[in-house]
Formats: sequence, structure tokens, C-alpha cells
Amino acid sequence: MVSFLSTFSSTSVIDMDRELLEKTAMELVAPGKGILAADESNGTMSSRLEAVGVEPSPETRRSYRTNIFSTQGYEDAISGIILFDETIRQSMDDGTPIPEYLASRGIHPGIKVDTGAKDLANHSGEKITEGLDGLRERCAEYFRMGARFAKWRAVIKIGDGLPSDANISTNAHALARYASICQEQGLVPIIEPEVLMEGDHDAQTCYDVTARILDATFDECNVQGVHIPGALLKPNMTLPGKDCSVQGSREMAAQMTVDCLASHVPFDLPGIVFLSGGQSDEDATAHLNLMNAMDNEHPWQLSYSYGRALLAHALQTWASGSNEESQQAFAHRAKMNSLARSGDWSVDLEV
Ligand code: 5MM
Repeated sequence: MVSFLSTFSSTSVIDMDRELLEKTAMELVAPGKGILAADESNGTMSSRLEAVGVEPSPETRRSYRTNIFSTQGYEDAISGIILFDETIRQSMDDGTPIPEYLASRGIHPGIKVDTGAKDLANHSGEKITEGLDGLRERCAEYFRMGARFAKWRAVIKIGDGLPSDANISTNAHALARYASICQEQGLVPIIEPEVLMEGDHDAQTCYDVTARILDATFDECNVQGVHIPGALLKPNMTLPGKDCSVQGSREMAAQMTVDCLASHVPFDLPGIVFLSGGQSDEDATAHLNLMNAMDNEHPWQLSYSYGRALLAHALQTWASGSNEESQQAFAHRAKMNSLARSGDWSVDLEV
């Protein structure tokens, strides 16, 4: 179990750097704003392009993403965009490097720094996220390229006897090492321990597993001296598995999510930026809206770092040939989630 105020004892991040990390973290979760996760690895992005009938290539990935980034007016809803290594090195149509373009619009460029989830030895069906080797040097390079925050995603699967203690402890340790190195290099770490929605488990099981990985992760962060006020958490919501026969109400999901976080996340963390995890666009927005509409005040900002829930429709429309409609689809979802930051979203806005 974590203490409600993290203890900070490291001397690795000096005071001035800590203040900058805190400032960036607060900007990323500023009122009405959240993060766009556009950091699909080449494998994932290529599969998504193929699914909508587009031949994947560096140029089609660039063309799709730069069209999204060029959308007008979304700065009010998007504070930062997480990029993949290929994308942070690419340019807009006019030749402006993508991180420079985003910064010119007041959007923090971010970068995925893990190298993917690999099989965990001796633990069939479980994954350990890798990428610590050379991470200090890669973070330094990304900072020079304009990145100001980073992301590392651990994948936790629920199943018969899963997750194992080994799966929890190895991923928690890696998340904390990652966060520590990022902060040393001036990047705000987004700590993403994702409990997957795949399976027929119930919501209480998701709650219990989420609590386990959060406790382990923040314990390890404490050991590694991670400066919690200069970090963000990207968790799953507390939801039943996709194949569970009892799906429950949106209200119950929102309440269980907040209850789980309130008991297992330090209160001096500035913000929680949820992943969407395969929820429908509207569910992802509605759950966030319900949490922000609750009477009780939360110690952290409750925001979004959605990938699919911001871009699924935009990808389909782009593939069907309309750049403009794709931008409209993205702008609409960004606006809906921005409203959900203050509990001001309602279903009649979904025309
Ligand atoms: C955008 O997808 C991210 C990268 O996935 P891969 O490494 O598997 O290609 C992913 O980490 C994403 O940031 C989170 O899962 C949140 O995205 P969703 O779609 O769940 O909101």
C-alpha cells in the first residue's frame, strides 16, 4: 500500500529541475486539456492502416498523422501529443520538424520510450516491457529534439492465476527505473501500467489487480526516488472484462475507478490521464465525465491520454479519402473529452 504523500529522498533531480518537471506536468493536465496518444509502434500503426485498406509505409503513417496534427483549434483540448520514434524524426508537409511544429502551437511533444512488451521468461502468457538499456542516452536525444514528456506502457493480463507476482514486480520495477531516468533527463514520465480489458473477469477482479500493480509501482517509485509531483499516471479504468456477462453501469465504473485510485495513488501526483483501452469513444468520454462531475473533490486532475478513443473515427474517414472529415472527427472527440474534464459533457452533444 502506498502512503498518500510520496516520500522524496533522491538527490538526482535538483530543485530547479524538479520545478520544471512539475510545471510541465501541470501544463499537461491543465483544465480542459488532455493528451493525444499517437505513439503506435510501426507494427500497431501498420495493422491499423491495413485494417482500413491503406498500404502501410513511413509516408502513409506520416501523412495520416500530420493531417491530424494540422487540425485547427484543437490546442484548447490537447496539451501534449505522444509520438513514436519514427514520427518525432518526421516533418510536416512544409518541412517543419513535427516536434517544432507542435511546440509552435503550444502543444508539448512527448515520446514513447519503451521498446515493447516481450514474453516474460518462465511465465507463459505474460509480458515484461523492455527498453531500459540505453534509455538515458535516448531520453537525452529526445529532449534535444524537443520532447518534454515520455511514456512507458506495462501490460498486465488477467487470467487463470494471472497476473503472477513476477509479472507485477518486474513491470513495477521497470516503470520506476524508467521514470527515474526520464526525470534525470528533464522529461516528465507518464507511468502506464495497463490492466487489459481482454477476458471474462468481473469489475472487482479488475479493481484488485489494478490495486496490486499500482501499489507495487508506487512502492518501486519510492525506492528509486521518483519525484511524484513531476510525473503522471496513465491507468486503465476499473471495468469488467470485455467478455464478462455482467457489464454494470457507467456510474458504477466511474465510482469503482475513483475508489481504487483514491486508495492506491499518492495524493501529490498532479494528474491521472486515463487510457481508453478499447472502450467505445462514448464510454471513454462518459466515464471521465462522471468522475469529474462527482461532488467530492479529487486530489489529482482527472484527464485523458486516449489513442483509439480520440482517433478511431478519424482514421476511418482519412482512409476513405477525406482529410477534412478526418480532422473534424478528431476535433469533435477532442472537444467532447475536453468537456468531460469538467463534467460538462452530455450525450446530446454527440451528433
Ligand atoms: C497509441 O497506442 C499506444 C502504443 O501501442 P503499441 O506500443 O502497442 O503500438 C498505446 O500505448 C496507447 O498509448 C495506450 O494503450 C492508450 O491507447 P488507447 O487506445 O488504449 O487509449
